[in-house]
Amino acid sequence: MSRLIVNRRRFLLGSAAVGSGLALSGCNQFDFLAQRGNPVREVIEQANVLTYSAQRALIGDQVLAREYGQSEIRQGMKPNGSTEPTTPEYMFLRQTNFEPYRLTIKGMVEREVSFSLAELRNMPARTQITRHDCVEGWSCIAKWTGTPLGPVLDQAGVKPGARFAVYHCFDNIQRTLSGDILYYTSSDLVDAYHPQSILAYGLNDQTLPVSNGAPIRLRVERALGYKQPKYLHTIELVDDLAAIGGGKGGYWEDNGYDWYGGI
Ligand SMILES: Nc1nc2c(c(=O)[nH]1)N[C@H]1C(S)=C(S)[C@@H](COP(=O)(O)O)O[C@H]1N2
Ligand SMILES: [Mo]
Repeated sequence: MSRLIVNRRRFLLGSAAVGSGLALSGCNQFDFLAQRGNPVREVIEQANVLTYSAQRALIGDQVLAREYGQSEIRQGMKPNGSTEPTTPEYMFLRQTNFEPYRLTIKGMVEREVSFSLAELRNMPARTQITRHDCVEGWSCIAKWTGTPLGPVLDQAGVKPGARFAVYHCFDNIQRTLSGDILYYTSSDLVDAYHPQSILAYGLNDQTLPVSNGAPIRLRVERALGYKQPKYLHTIELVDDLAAIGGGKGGYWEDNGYDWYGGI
């Protein structure tokens, strides 16, 4: 998040300076531009209303995570966190071989859409061998197959003000006196549209097993393990994370883990 804002600020300040014929160098030379009443400050304040595609053009931060060779696949994929969700919705889907499953895209979109597994499998596929790092101190290298998330979001039409994608999962990660807490996490739109962010349904050339998130789990390759939601059922586009769950953008984030969770 802060990374996104800083980059956008730099770009806007830079282009404003060029446009007005200024020839200053060094960041602090621009401080006056950020003072109240200065038109540049207004441009900066309006940065939040930039369309999503404008944001991406500004950032250009699409560096790929390292991909490995087939012989480097290690240890299969150690299942961690929830490995066998017991919510009635999930148990029903599991018993019916995930036939009735749908992935829903909702929130700040032009149209709410949902896709069956067959539809997702028929979309363009990407396979990548990547390393998964868990904060607990272990990592695996595994081969993931799925469809890139960006074009799926485009089918819903992400509204200009949307800033985050929230990933809602089927599993009850924690039971409390006031009910089950369902796993969720979130990313910014840069990570959602990153070319290696895929809705994965295959692991090491097999159908994704239940223990690793069947039928669909997202891979966000530049982020830590807890940012890779398993048992995904809904992606919600929002402009603010405060109203969701504990307000910090994810189950582990609500429990003190860093929101960005980058590697
Ligand atoms: N829905 C859901 N997603 C989740 C978790 C979880 O408990 N529930 N655990 C996270 C953590 S901490 C890790 S390390 C990885 C583990 O993925 P794996 O089981 O495929 O190894 O999933 C992440 N995604
Ligand atoms: Mo993890």
